[in-house]
Amino acid sequence: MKITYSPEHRLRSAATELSGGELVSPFECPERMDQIMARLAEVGMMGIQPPREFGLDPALRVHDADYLDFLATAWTDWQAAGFKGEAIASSWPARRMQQRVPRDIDGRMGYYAMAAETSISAGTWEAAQISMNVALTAQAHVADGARAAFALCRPPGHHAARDMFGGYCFINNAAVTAQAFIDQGASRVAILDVDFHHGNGTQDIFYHRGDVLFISLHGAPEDAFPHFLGYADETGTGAGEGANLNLPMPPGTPWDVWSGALQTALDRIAAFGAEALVVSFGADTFTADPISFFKLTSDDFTRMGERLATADRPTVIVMEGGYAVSALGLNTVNLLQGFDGAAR
Ligand code: 7XA
Ligand code: ZN
Repeated sequence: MKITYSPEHRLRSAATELSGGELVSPFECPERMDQIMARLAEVGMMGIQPPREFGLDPALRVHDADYLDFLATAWTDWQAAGFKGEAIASSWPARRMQQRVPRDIDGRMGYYAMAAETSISAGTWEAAQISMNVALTAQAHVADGARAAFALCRPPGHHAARDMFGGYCFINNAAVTAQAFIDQGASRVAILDVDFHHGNGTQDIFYHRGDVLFISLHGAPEDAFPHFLGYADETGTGAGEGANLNLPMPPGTPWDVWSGALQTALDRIAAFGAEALVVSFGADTFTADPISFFKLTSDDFTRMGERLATADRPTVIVMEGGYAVSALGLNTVNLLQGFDGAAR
């Protein structure tokens, strides 16, 4: 397993997250990466590669230019407006309102945000670009013939839509990775999202396309963030009809049930004939995750890795969520070791 990582994820160091009506220290914190790196060292999975620089073109393949321009200047514009705290959205183009981009930064925050928990602060944009480069470097390893690569991305990406940030995500690393395979000549790529949360951003980006199959296993939207997408009847549109599969599950879901959904996903990927597989991996399906409600154990992550390897496709695993920080290294590396042990 090739592994790519940059310590510059620390540029993403927001102090605040809006949670339960309070400004709390963000769940998505730099210590998450420290735990994973420590566990990788403990088990001797070294030879970690730094990211190469890819510029902004890969991001422009899946995001709107005006959205990326907004991300690039949001923090300086927020400061220039005289606001004292970190940049947080507080008003939205809600039902029956105009969908026009305001001039005012407070308005633009709402226009481009899908939710309010995620603040933008100094270094956010830089870290998001580096995180994308980490994913693209892993993709390049696989494109060059590696069986699999793990992109230890931070900030995560799967909630970032064509023109929206939120859920701790800014650039959609998994979408950029899948698009890179397509741009290099693949005609069919699958994205399998096994993070606890529905990958609404990835779904949004590929919903109308038949060349990228998107499958998500997640907490049911009636009960879990992002609440407004992720239902089973969202199957794709136009050329994308049938290329979107949502497998929502209720609170308390254990491995026995979850792994049945995983098998449904793997069967669909095989039937689709994907030439490459991108896995959006979050360890927030863990039973002790503080913001999620599935019941997977640390050993289940080993099983998950073994099962993902049975897809038998060139695979890029992209890091998404997981907030039980003290167990995050064990759970993530269990997945990688499970995959490596079963990969052909
Ligand atoms: O995969 N996505 C995450 O892990 C982020 C979820 C953010 C939830 C915020 C709920 N207030
Ligand atoms: Zn998540």
